[in-house]
Order: sequence, then C-alpha cells, then structure tokens
Amino acid sequence: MDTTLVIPTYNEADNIPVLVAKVFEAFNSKNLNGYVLIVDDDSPDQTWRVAEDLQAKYPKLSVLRRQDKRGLSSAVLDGFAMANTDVIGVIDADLSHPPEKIPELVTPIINGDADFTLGSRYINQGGIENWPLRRKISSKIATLAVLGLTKVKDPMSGFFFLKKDLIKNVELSPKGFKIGLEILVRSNCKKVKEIPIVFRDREYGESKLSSNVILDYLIHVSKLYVYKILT
Ligand SMILES: Nc1nc2c(ncn2[C@@H]2O[C@H](COP(=O)(O)OP(=O)(O)OP(=O)(O)O)[C@@H](O)[C@H]2O)c(=O)[nH]1
Ligand SMILES: [Mg+2]
Repeated sequence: MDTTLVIPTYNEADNIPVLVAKVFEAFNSKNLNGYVLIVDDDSPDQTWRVAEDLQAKYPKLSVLRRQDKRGLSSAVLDGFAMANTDVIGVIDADLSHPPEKIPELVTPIINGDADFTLGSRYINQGGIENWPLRRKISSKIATLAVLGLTKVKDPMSGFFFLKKDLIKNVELSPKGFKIGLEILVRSNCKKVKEIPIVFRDREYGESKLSSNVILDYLIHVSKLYVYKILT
C-alpha cells in the first residue's frame, strides 16, 4: 500500500524545504512508498514556487497551486481527491508535527490494524512544547466540547492518516478548519489508533488562523452534534 501525504500551505516558503526533506527521510527509513502533495493557495511568499523547485530533487513530490480557492480544510480535501494511493494523510507545514512519526502512523493502516491514525498530544508520552498557557487552556476546552462526538483523546489533531476508502461515500464539509474531526465523526470510524506526538509551536512564519476561529469552531461542532443526533 502506498501513501500520499498532503501538506496544505499558505506562506510557508521557509518551512517547506526542511519539512519535505524530513518527510522523505521518514518514508525511506522504513521503506515506505510515499508521495507528497503540497496544496498551496497561491501564497504571496510564493511557497508554490519553492515547492515546484524542489520537484527536481524529489520525483515523488507534486504541487497543486490553487488560484481560485482559500481554506485549510478545502485544501486538504482537494489534496485527498487528487491522491491515488490507498493511504492518505496530512501534516502541518510549519514543523509543529514531528515528521519522524510518519512511519508509526502509516504502518497500522497498511497492516490492517487501523483505518485512521493520528498524532495525539493528549495521551501518555504526548505533549505540547512552548505553547502559552492561554493556548493550552483553549485547546483543552475545544477538546472537551467534542466529548459527545468521539472517544478520541485528541480529535483536533491536524496530523493524521486514513485509508482512502474510509471516506469514499462520505459527504464532508470543508467549512470548519478541523477536517480530521469532520472525517472521524462523519465516517463513524471505529478503528482509530492514537500515536503520541510532541507538538511544537511554529518556528518560522505566522499563524493563518483569524479571530473568527472560535465562532467557526462552535458552528462546526454544533453541526456535527446535529448530524450525530440525526443518524
Ligand atoms: N492551502 C492552505 N493552507 C493553509 C491555509 N490556512 C492555513 N494553512 C496551512 O495549514 C497548516 C496549519 O495552519 P497554521 O497557521 O499553522 O495553524 P495553527 O497551527 O493552528 O496556528 P500556529 O500555532 O500559529 O501555527 C499550515 O501548514 C498552514 O500553512 C489556507 O487557507 N490554505
Ligand atoms: Mg501551526
């Protein structure tokens, strides 16, 4: 089984060369056949160009430059739709998620032990480095808000892999920015495995999340509760 890792980017030109090198190193370390697909929303810092230049060095790297769309979840879903491997996944571009953990997340899916795996901050040996207390608290509250939706300990994780078949007939909305949560709830996946990761705050570049995130999040979660009640 081959894997496609989607990397959504918006102004990540400084991060992308470092990340891509680490991702292929991780795939190769365990002899996994992995592809990388960068989905860039026409970043003003020309992340798409930096990514395209890397293609000479990495033949398994593709770049999708979207000039008519914006948004993290829709970028991920467009990437998933383009991927033609059995396993698909996502990682943030800002080196917050440890790429060396990729084999640990991909292998249970290849072996049939899981349909969905995620890098989890909230299980034993997982954690968060250098986040201010304010952010830790809001992340915890956001996680508590979805207790009725899923048993997963870190359903807000943006670092996850799944069997592509899991979402074959599932209608997913790109509106919220927690696309992993959207997939977990709407696919009703039971074979989930959490792998501990230590999440690190970004080193380069700025956060893209606007001040509307809390409201957007509450709307997204409410919709998922309605969905859950109706099904
Ligand atoms: N294609 C695309 N990617 C996006 C968009 N918004 C964010 N991203 C990417 O999605 C990932 C997560 O975004 P971040 O800005 O790191 O969000 P965050 O981790 O909650 O915020 P920070 O803590 O500041 O890093 C990064 O790889 C971003 O480049 C978007 O509109 N389009
Ligand atoms: Mg980030």
